[in-house]
Amino acid sequence: MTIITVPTKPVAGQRPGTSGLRKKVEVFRQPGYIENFVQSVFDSLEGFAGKTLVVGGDGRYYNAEAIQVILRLAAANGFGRVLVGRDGILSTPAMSCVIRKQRAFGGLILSASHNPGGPEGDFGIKYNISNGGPAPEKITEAIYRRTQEITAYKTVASPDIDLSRLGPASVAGVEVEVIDPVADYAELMQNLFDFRRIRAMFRSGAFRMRFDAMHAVNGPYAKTILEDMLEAPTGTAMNAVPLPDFGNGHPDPNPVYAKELVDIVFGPDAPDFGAASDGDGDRNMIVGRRFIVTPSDSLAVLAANAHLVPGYAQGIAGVARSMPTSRAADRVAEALGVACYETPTGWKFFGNLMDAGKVTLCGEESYGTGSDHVREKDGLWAVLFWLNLLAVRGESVETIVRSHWRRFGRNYYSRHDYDGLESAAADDLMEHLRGSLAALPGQRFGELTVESADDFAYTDPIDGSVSTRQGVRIGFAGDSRIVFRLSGTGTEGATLRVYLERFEADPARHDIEAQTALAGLISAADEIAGIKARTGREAPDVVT
Ligand code: VG1
Ligand code: CO
Repeated sequence: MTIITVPTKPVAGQRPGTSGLRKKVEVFRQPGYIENFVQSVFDSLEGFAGKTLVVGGDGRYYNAEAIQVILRLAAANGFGRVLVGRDGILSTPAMSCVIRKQRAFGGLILSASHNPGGPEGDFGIKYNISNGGPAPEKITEAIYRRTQEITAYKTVASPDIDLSRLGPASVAGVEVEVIDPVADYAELMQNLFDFRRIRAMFRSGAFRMRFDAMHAVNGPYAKTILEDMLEAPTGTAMNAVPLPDFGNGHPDPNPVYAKELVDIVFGPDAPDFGAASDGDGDRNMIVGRRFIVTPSDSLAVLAANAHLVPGYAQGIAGVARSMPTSRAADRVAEALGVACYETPTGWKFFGNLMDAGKVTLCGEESYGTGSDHVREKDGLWAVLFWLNLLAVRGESVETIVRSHWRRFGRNYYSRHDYDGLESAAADDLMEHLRGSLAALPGQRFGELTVESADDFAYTDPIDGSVSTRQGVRIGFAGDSRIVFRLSGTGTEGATLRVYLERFEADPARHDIEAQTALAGLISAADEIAGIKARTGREAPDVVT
């Protein structure tokens, strides 16, 4: 093999955020941009000579081109074998599954996840380590440092391979295998859930569901698993062909962007169950007939019912949730007598806890749920978990959630996003908040009295690494809370996220519309942070 060493210069701004490096497609298309970043990833790793790398993405615009570039870099840098999903497709959870099952050294995921795609949209790259999970901060920071000092990248002169043909291929003599992106993942799902029982539920004809793949990566997974293996009627999976621009949609499964599905479950002749997943298939939204389940509640319900599902029948070791996620799961963990961990936002913080056997289930308020079956959040897994529960309990989604609230109380919850803010204004707002923390305890805002105020810092209980400035949290008497943080996945200006949570024990008060139940917190958030004054915005752009 003739390795070509191409001189290059550092490109500014290649710092991975909450989940990988995300930029506009036009940024990624600059000559050498991908090469610089991927070479920096390889330069930050050790001991991969002759080992296996997995490559795949969510099928968005530029996916295939990026993969061909990466295959040449992987060959030149000494990987022994590369597995790549057919047509360049691998969902994020399937990537995690394949890395683990095939004992690969690591993987590169081409995705900007829930961000829009297409020539004017976003692109992204994320590196996953050998446990199948996202690289921890220690590695992502090393990659970033490397991008600032890189002088050359290594590649080979070798033609593009045919990504549509399953089986062996070669890049400059290095073995490349085009794999079925669904097979390993589907087998894992079959081992966790009671497929016979779910199949019987579909066969009965008395249960109907719709799964919205949002024209993103989970389409083929849903078709195979729901329609072929579980015999749900054809058409159960909608928008099931991955498109480079996600059909011009925003592949973020929440009631705002998955409106098509929400309209179906609130419409005439609504199915019993609905679900959607995001660009790269790791997020999930769960809805019942005329009933929306918040992701925080979903995590709590899964934890409380895990013993009903074969893969978790032995019980769960513990639960972890990201800091802004509601504390509904904490109450379940307490009842089960297992630990509940609070981590910074981003799935990379769950990996150590799962590897150490401390937690089985993890979740985030941002429509992410998963378990130690892989090291990523997993959209279709959550859907199958719910299907398994519905089949065992024979009750509606609404009945299951309402009885959960009666037993554990209800954590009213909402997230308000202010998108595309001027970065300086958003930074000012956060700095001002941080500066006011010491004076907040004891202050009253309407009916609410501040009990605690801090900037969340996390010490990983396994490796002792410390992550600071992970979000401002303000606790109020009576178990209410507001969290403020800036997004680390956006590509335009800054996004302010305001997370609102209020606990209500009394079942007689479990029927209030969420924004009404949270009204006191919503105005307190504005008073404390000066959102309107500092951003010039009258209202959030997205309320979930
Ligand atoms: C958001 C969510 C976070 C999630 C991350 C990646 O990050 O809040 O919970 O882990 O997206 O999800 P941020 O920094 O924008 O708040 V995915 O499905 O886009 O990889
Ligand atoms: Co995602």
